[in-house]
Amino acid sequence: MTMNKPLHPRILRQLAEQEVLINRRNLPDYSTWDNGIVQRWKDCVVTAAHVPIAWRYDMNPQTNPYGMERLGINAAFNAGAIYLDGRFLLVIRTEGADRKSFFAVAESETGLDGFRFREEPCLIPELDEKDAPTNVYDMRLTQHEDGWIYGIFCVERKDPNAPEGDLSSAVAQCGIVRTKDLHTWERLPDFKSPSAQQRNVVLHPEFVKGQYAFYTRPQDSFIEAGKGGGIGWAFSKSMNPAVVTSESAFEPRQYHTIKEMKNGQGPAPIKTKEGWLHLAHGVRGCAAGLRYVLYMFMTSLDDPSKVIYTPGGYFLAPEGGERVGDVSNVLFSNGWCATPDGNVFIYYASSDTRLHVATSTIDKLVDYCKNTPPDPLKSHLCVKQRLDLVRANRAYMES
Ligand code: M1P
Repeated sequence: MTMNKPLHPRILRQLAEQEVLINRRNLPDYSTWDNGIVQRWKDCVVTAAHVPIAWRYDMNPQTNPYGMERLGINAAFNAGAIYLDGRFLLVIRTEGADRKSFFAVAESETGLDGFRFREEPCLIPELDEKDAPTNVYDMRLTQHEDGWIYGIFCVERKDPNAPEGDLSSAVAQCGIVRTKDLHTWERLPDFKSPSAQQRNVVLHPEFVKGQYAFYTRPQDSFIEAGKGGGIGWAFSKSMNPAVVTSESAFEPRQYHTIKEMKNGQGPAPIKTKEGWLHLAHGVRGCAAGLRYVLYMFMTSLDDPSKVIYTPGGYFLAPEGGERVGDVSNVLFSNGWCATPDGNVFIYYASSDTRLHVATSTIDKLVDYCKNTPPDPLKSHLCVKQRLDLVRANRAYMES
């Protein structure tokens, strides 16, 4: 954009402040919680303040003499992620002040800072403009072995069966696009499954038994899992259209755990020598509402739906300022990048408001999954588990 036009002082200030924000170098955060599994970083990687000024303000003083924001941005959070040609690309759930989300790509060289939005948001083609969903969000990117990068996202519409006056009930289903460059998007038919509601659908990066394989989240209603829930596994012969006829929950939710109310696959799993590494969110209910935390598990290379390691509990939960936002007490992740040198960048959003990064390595995360004992599901057994640790430490220290 050329910058030699007269601008309102507020817009000039916003442009300058945004450059400072984008050019700020991020630093590891040693000040708070540190479990050695992942490293938190001090600054958010993307916030509403990173969204280009030209997407928010009419910059022409003739038509905007007061320099007012015309199209506000409420939040920038849950992002799909991909490491492409040596750069970190995020497809960010960008939410307007009008509560509608849309997708926008931001890029960085470091993956830790310097994320800059491309010049325009993504205009995802609609299948039928008249039946376009009210809202779209949470894209998962999968670089599939068929050569395409797929974007799988949630499409949400008002529930046509909602009782009169109920303007909250919604139906969530799953939309699909594919691209080679995150510039041009080809829309494919929406995902078809037997489930009344579908969120957190993720495409597995490889063919399984010659078919496309999906992680799903069959659910009875918009918010609650009902009789459904758990992370499901389903196959389709094709992506155009993607049709699954059955889903089997292989990573179920469970009473009195971090995934008691519901859970969902995060991004597509990362292939390691010892199995597929998975990142997911687990949700429990409490007096304050729902609490979303992040957890991991691994599945077999031979069968990506066979769980082989399930470290107990979460590895990342809302901390400090992360706890507060539009939907408080939430960590959610639908994007991570593994770089060729074995580093892992986990992009997680806090409280449906802003996006952070936590870093680790494949080696550390595999060690975490293999050597962290599973949740024994009862207090009595948890004490025994902890006693094993205490006694092993005593034996080590006294040897
Ligand atoms: O508000 C928390 C999250 O709620 C939904 O996730 P889930 O379907 O697992 O409940 C999604 O709307 C997600 O975007 C949001 O962050």
